[in-house]
Amino acid sequence: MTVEQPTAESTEAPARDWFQSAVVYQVYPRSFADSDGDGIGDLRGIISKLDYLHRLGVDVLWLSPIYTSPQDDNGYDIGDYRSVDPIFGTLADLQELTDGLHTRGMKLVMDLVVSHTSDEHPWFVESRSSKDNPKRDWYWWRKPRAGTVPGTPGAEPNNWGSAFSGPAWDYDPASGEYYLHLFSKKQPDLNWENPDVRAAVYEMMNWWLDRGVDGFRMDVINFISKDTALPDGPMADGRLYGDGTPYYIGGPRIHEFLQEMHREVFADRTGPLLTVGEMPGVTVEEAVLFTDPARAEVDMVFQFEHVALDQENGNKWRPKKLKLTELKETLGRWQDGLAATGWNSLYWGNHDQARAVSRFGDDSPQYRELSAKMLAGILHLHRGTPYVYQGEELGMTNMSFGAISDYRDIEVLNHHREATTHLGHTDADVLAALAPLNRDNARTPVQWDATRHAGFTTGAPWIAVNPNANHINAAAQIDDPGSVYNFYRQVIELRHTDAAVSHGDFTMLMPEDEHVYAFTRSIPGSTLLVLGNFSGIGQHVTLGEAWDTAEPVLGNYPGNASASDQLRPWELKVFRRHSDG
Ligand code: TEU
Repeated sequence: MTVEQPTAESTEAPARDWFQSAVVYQVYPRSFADSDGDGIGDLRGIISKLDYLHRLGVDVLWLSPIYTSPQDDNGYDIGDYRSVDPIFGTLADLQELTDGLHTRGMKLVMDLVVSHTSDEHPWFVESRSSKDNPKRDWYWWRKPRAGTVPGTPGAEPNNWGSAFSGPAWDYDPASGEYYLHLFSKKQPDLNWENPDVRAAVYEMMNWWLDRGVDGFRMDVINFISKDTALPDGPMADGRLYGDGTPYYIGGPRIHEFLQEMHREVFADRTGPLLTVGEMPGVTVEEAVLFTDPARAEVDMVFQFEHVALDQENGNKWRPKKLKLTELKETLGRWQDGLAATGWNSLYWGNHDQARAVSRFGDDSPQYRELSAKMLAGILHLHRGTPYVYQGEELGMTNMSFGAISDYRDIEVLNHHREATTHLGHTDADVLAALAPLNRDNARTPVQWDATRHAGFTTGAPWIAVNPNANHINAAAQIDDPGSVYNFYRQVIELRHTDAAVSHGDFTMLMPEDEHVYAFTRSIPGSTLLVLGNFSGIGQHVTLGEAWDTAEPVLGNYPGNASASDQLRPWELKVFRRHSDG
């Protein structure tokens, strides 16, 4: 295949906000590092690894929830927003972590979960206490469907299903009404139509910013505006409940709410802040509106199109083979869509997604390291802010869980129960369907060394450590210049030093090729060519004479990337060409 030559009309690298040459590292605290031997990661464990993160070169730490919580959804069910749960430590520990990051020139972004609270949050306890409680309207309470017997199947106010199986409504016999929960029944949805709810959230956000945090990752923030009629959603095959997403994703007031949040929380702040909105179902057209700086909503969004390509109809329990051409079409469309206005976030994984090297690469002994590095180069050299999920920099893989008792995730456990009791599936069938994309794949403890429990804890880990920690671990990689860890250091350094990476124009090449991912990044005078082989088969690529004198910049095979027209299995090659404009 021939690599088309990019046109030369690149624009001046525009002055952009600080986060456009930054890299974010996500810590899922429960699985990162345990300092007190209770088998659960904690803040002091993170503090002990700050030099590891600083050496990696990341600029921002996104910290998944550490607030007081019943831990029904591992902290995404918050019982007190202005607190640290004792399993993770204290507010003083969090301040020490914040200060430790700042003294290293790094920043802290907190996870903001305000589309719902825990059912044990005082707000909900009050709201639930009686129909005339002043906080009753802080949540979504509705009467049973007319003509039904309250508390029986079908009596829910509408047919929406929960993301964690079952209906999205739970019956409260004391009041004879139902409350809405798009996730677990211990995660009641806040009613953002109520201005008192919004004011309380903004006050809490300001409290955190006043303590020195540098921004927020906003959990399902495009769910906060809903169609207040709460109509039934369409039924889909194999589903027991209706799909409510058309009525709760990106509702009519979403931009109003985010602009109000910006005015009340961020507008008068001077320090460099970062806001990223997690937005399941968001389109690139909507993302232009959400991330247009002139609209003052959020800096960037997490979109989900590329992590739905390996599922039948977006059903993660019906996995299918990913097509590279579809991945390139999706990511290329997002690059083009946000080229002029707004900004992309870039990620392969997080605490909700399977491990990148197992999902998008090849985690076999022969190709795990090569494909992990290739994936890093491809992602980090796109235009946008890259996110590294804990352990991704080590090439950590999915976990092989045995029985359902090995799992911890509520999403998995609820699905297994529903599928085996209501859908007639066998235990073995459900376990097979769960394996590739379950969230616990990414939640096994970070593998620090080859000692017991991978150096994660001196106690009994809350979830099993991956046995491959005996050879996949930080201790084995830190000082190995050829390790995945040190390859991540190189690509992160490129973003810090090469304006073509942080600001250059993106041009997809070879869009129809089923094995090679190829693109250029250009600024006046300099163009990078990035080539990645997403297969275990050698590929032929004709670079064209314009690249004959190009300088090799990066490669994942020993020795520099050759200028040959071959891409070896899972090979990444990056070249730089200096042009006069
Ligand atoms: O996840 C929201 C989200 O992306 C879900 O649609 C996702 O698909 C979910 O994990 C089911 O697969 C956020 C958090 O990242 C996730 O950990 C929480 O469980 C969820 O919101 C509720 O707070």
